[in-house]
Amino acid sequence: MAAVEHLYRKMLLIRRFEERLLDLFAEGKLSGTTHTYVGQEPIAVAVAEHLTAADLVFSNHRCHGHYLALTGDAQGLLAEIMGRQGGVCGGRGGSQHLHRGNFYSNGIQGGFMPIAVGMALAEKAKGSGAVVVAFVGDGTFGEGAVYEALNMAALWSVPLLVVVENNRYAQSTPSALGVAGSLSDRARAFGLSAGDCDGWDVAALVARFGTIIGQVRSECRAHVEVVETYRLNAHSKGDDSRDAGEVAAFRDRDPLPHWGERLEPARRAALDAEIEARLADVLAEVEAMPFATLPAIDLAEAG
Ligand SMILES: Cc1ncc(C[n+]2csc(CCOP(=O)(O)OP(=O)(O)O)c2C)c(N)n1
Ligand SMILES: [Mg+2]
Repeated sequence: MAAVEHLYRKMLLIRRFEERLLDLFAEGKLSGTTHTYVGQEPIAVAVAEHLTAADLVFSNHRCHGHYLALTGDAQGLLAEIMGRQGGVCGGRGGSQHLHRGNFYSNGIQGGFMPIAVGMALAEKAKGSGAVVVAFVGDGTFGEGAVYEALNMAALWSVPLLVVVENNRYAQSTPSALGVAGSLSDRARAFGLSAGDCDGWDVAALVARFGTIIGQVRSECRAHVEVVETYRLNAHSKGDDSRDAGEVAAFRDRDPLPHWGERLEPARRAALDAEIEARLADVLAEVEAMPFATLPAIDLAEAG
């Protein structure tokens, strides 16, 4: 039961955090954009179960869930997104550009893949035993840098796990219109080990990533795992052109309440209240923080 509760609490924190963000946008308290992780929570949480502080993580535009699963740092993240000095990057990185310890995110699709391979090569050279994890979306397999990176990852046999979150869309483009063949077969074409799995079965995901990350670490080689999933909200704030019936069908499969059914109702209600209260406290603290400032630029020196 402890593991059930632990995983539920982590998924719930991500879910409620993302929902609060959308509320804040609606209230006009946030600017820019944001890509929520609603529906995909089991993936980040399952991977995070098997990582240590020495492991490196590269994340993409849909990074909040990855960050929260790894750090639990809701305050640093919200402050960052709200442009406050107490943000994890001083409020200057915003929603998509986070850095804390060994966690890096970047909004350029696939842009970090060659960097992730290089970092994995560095860990191999150091003999650190650390692994590098790169989270990418299905649509990002349309970027050439991904294939250059997979090629080098295979040739150099580096401890890299690429987690492909196949949520069936790249913004508004269905995968069927943008992806030929199979994503995992593309990885196999480089001689990499690769697999496909279900992103709704939380327990199976935790077990599967335990095996995969153990192999990447002990055998020092790369693996590409394609996880079937579905984002339950719009691509970013409101741009959703998907079929309403399709979205409703996936809402019925929402992994969070299904996992919550494993808990006693009273315990589940207590956890829900705990996370609501925590996020209310976080929001109050963040709203009291000063906004980020830009460093003074000496125009004469800058030319
Ligand atoms: C190089 C580049 N091109 C375009 C964009 C704009 N963009 C942001 S997310 C996105 C779709 C990404 O789809 P996918 O990789 O499947 O990730 P998902 O959003 O589904 O999680 C696009 C086109 C970008 N961020 N970077
Ligand atoms: Mg996608």
